[in-house]
Amino acid sequence: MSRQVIPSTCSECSVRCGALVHVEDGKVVRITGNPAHPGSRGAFCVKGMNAPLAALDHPARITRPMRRLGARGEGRWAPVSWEHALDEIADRLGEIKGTHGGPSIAGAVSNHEQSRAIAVRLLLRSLGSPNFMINQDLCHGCRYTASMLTGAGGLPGSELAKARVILVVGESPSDSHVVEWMHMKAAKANGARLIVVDPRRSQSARLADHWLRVKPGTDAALALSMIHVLFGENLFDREFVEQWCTGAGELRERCTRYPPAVAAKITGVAAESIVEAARLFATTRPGSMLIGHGVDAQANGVATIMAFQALLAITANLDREGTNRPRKQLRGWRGNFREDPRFRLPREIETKILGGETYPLWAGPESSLNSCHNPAVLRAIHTGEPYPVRAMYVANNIVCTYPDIHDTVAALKKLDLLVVLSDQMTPTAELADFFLPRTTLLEEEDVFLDQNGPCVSITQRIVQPRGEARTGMQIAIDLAAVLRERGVLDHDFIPWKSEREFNEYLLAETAVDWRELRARGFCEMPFGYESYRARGFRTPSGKIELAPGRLRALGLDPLPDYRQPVYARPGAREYDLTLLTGIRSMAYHHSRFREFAWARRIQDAPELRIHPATAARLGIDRHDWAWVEMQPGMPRVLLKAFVTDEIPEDIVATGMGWWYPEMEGPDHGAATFNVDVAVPYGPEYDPVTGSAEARVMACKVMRADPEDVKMRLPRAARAPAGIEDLVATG
Ligand SMILES: Nc1nc2c(c(=O)[nH]1)N[C@H]1C(S)=C(S)[C@@H](COP(=O)(O)OP(=O)(O)OC[C@H]3O[C@@H](n4cnc5c(=O)[nH]c(N)nc54)[C@H](O)[C@@H]3O)O[C@H]1N2
Ligand SMILES: Nc1nc2c(c(=O)[nH]1)N[C@H]1C(S)=C(S)[C@@H](COP(=O)(O)OP(=O)(O)OC[C@H]3O[C@@H](n4cnc5c(=O)[nH]c(N)nc54)[C@H](O)[C@@H]3O)O[C@H]1N2
Ligand code: SF4
Ligand SMILES: [Mo]
Repeated sequence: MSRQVIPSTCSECSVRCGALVHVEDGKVVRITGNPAHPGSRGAFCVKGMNAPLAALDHPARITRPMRRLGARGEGRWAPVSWEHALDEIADRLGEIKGTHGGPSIAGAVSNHEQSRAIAVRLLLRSLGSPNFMINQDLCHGCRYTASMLTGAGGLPGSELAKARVILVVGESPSDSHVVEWMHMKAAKANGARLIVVDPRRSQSARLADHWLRVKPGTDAALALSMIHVLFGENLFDREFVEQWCTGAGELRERCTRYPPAVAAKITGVAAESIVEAARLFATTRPGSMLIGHGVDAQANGVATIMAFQALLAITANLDREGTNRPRKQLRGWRGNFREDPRFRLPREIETKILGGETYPLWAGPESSLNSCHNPAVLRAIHTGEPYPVRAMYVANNIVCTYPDIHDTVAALKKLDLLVVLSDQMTPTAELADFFLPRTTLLEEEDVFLDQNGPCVSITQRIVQPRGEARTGMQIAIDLAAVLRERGVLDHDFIPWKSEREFNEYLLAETAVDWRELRARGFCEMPFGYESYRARGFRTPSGKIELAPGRLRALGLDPLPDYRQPVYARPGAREYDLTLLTGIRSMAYHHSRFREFAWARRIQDAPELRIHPATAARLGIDRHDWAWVEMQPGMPRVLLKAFVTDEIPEDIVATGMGWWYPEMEGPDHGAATFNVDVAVPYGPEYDPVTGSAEARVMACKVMRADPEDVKMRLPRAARAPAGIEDLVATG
C-alpha cells in the first residue's frame, strides 16, 4: 500500500488551519491538523476533518454545467457543455453591457481574499463594473472600516498566547475560531487574565475572570467609560499617546459623557465592574483584544469598534509582543488586487459603485473594501435607480445569508441574467439561468497570506476535479477568454491561463520558495514588532487617529459615541424580547454543510436559545418549536427551542444560514427555517459603512403548534443517508 501525507491548508472557513491530508493508494482517507503550522499549531475542527471528504462525491453534488428550462425556480434543467454555457453567457453579458453599461452587471462572493473571490472582482472590473458585493457589510465591514480610519486595527494572531490580559468583545472563539480559542486557553493556563464582554454566557465568559454581561448594542458606552476611567486615573500610556496618537484630547472630552455610573445604566454592567475591568486591562501588560462579529453588523458598529481600538491605543497594546499586531506584509506579494493600481478601474467608474455616494468610506474609490452597499444593489435591481442592474454573477448563497430572503429572491427573479457557481443546488442556484459546477476544497489550489502565522499558506490540489467541475478562478479565466474574443471586455484584468499561473503570479516577486511551500504547506513570514517606528501607522497622519480626520471631512462625528440601538427604542409592546442572530455552530459554516449527515447529527435544526423562565412563561417546552417575528409585515421564522440559562431572560438567540437541501421547493425550507426571512435588510444603517442591524433586534416569540410543525419538517425519506431517524422525530 502506498501512503502519503500531504501538508495543505483547510479553507472551509476563514480560520485556515494547517492541514495534513492522508492519502492511501491515491485515495484521501483522513484529514488532520498540522502541528508544524505556525498559525494554527495543530488546531483543527470537525468541519475540516469531514467536509472536504464528504463534499467530493456527495450524491447532492452537481458536476456538469446546466441551463435553466422553464421559469426561475421551477427546477427544470438541461445539462449543457461548458462551451455552450460560456458562449451563451458571454453573448448575454455582451448584450446587457451594450444596452445598460458595464456597471449593470454585479457580482457576489463570500470572502473577498480567496482566489474564487478575486476571480469575480477581476471579471467584473474587466467588464467595466465596480459592483462587487461581499458579505462584509453583514460581517467584518465595521471592523475593516474602523481599522482604516483609526490605524489601530489588527489581530493578535499567535501573540494571543503571550498576552497577560485578554479582552474579548462580541466574539465566541470556541464556536468560531479554533486557533484563537486554543491560544486563549493557553494564555489563561499561563495565568493571563480574561475579560469577556458578551450578553451571553459563552464558553469564553465561563472561562473569564471578569464577565461583563452587556445589554446588546450598548458596548460603545462601556468602552468609552473604560477610557474615561483610564484618563481620569492616569492609567494610560502617556508617552505613546503623545507621540503616536492624534485626537486624544477630544476623545477624553467625549468620554466625560460616560462616567461609570452613567455607563452602568446604559449597559447593565455594574459601575464597579467597569472600573475594575478598565484598571485590570491598563495595568496588566501586554494586552490583546479579540473583537468579533457580535459588535459588527450593527447600526453603531464603526463607533463601537473605534472606541475599543482607542482603548488598545491609549494602553499602547499595539504591534508589540503579546498585543494586537497590524497586518504584516510580505515583500513582493501581488495579491492585493483591491488596491493594486494595475487592476483598478478609472476613478469615474469607481465612483459609480452602488452605495458609494451615501457610504464613501465603505464603497467609494478610497473606501476600506471598495465593494457595494448591498441594499443599494438590490434597490437598483428593483427600481433601476440610480441606474439598472440587470445581470449577476454569484459565487455564494445570498438567498440564505442576506437579510429579507423574499426581497433577495424577488430581486434575483427580475434579472435578465443570473449565473451561479456552486457545487450543489442551493436556494440561490435554483433561481439561476446558468448553474456552473465548481470544485470543492480537495480539488483546488489556493495561496494566501495567513495573519495568524503570519505565513504564506497553500491549499494543495489533492485530487483532480470531479466530472466537469472547475475552480472559481478557472471559470473566470475561461469566461474572460470568450468575452475577450467577442470584444466585450474593457480591461484585461485576467491575463492568466490557469489557476496555477495565477498562483505563481502572486508569489513571483516574493522570496517564497515553491518547493518549500509545497513540502511544508506554508512558509513563515519574518516579521518584527513596532514597525510603526519606521513607517508610521497606515493613516493620513501616520499616527493612530482617535478622531479620524476622514470622518470629520465628511461631516460625520469624528469621535466614537453611543447611540441607542434600534431594538431598545419604544416600539410595539408585544415585541418584548431581544433576538441575537448569527451564533456560530461548530458543525456549520454559514449556509454550508446542511447536506452532510455528520453535521446534521451534531445539530439538525435552527435553534432558539431561550432562558428556562422565559420558555416557561411562553408555555414552550424542551421539545417545542417556536415562531419568532421581528417586525409587523415581515414573515416569521420557525426555530426549535433550546432551553438554556446561558441567555438572559429578556434575550433569545439563534444562528443563521438554515435550509434543508432535501426539502422540495426552490427555497428548500429557507423561507420557513432561515432567520433571514424575518430580518429586514435595514434601515437603520451604520452612518459610516451602511451596515444593517442584522444581529440584534426586537422580537416576539410564540409556541408553534406541533401538528403544524410536523407538516413543515423535512421528510425522512429524502434526508441525507444516515440521519433518517433524526428527521423522522423532528
Ligand atoms: N463554526 C463556524 N465558525 C465560523 C463561522 C461559521 O459559520 N461557523 N463563520 C465565520 C465568520 S464569516 C464570522 S463573521 C465569524 C463570527 O464569529 P464571532 O466573531 O465569534 O461572532 P458570533 O459567533 O456571531 O458572535 C460572538 C458573540 O457575540 C455575542 N454578541 C451578540 N450581540 C452582542 C453585542 O451587542 N455585544 C457584545 N459584546 N456581544 C454580542 C454573542 O452572544 C456571541 O457570543 O465566525 C467565523 N467562524
Ligand atoms: N441574520 C444574519 N445574517 C447573516 C449573519 C448573521 O450573523 N445574522 N452573518 C453574516 C456573515 S458574518 C457572513 S460572512 C455571511 C455569509 O454568507 P455567504 O457567504 O453567502 O455564506 P456561505 O454559506 O459561506 O457561502 C455560500 C456559498 O459559497 C460557496 N462557498 C463559500 N465558501 C466556500 C468554500 O470554502 N469552498 C467552496 N467550495 N465553496 C464555498 C458555496 O457555494 C456556498 O454554498 O452571512 C451573513 N448573514
Ligand atoms: S476551523 Fe475548521 S473549518 Fe475552519 S479552517 Fe480550521 S479546520 Fe477548517
Ligand atoms: Mo462573516
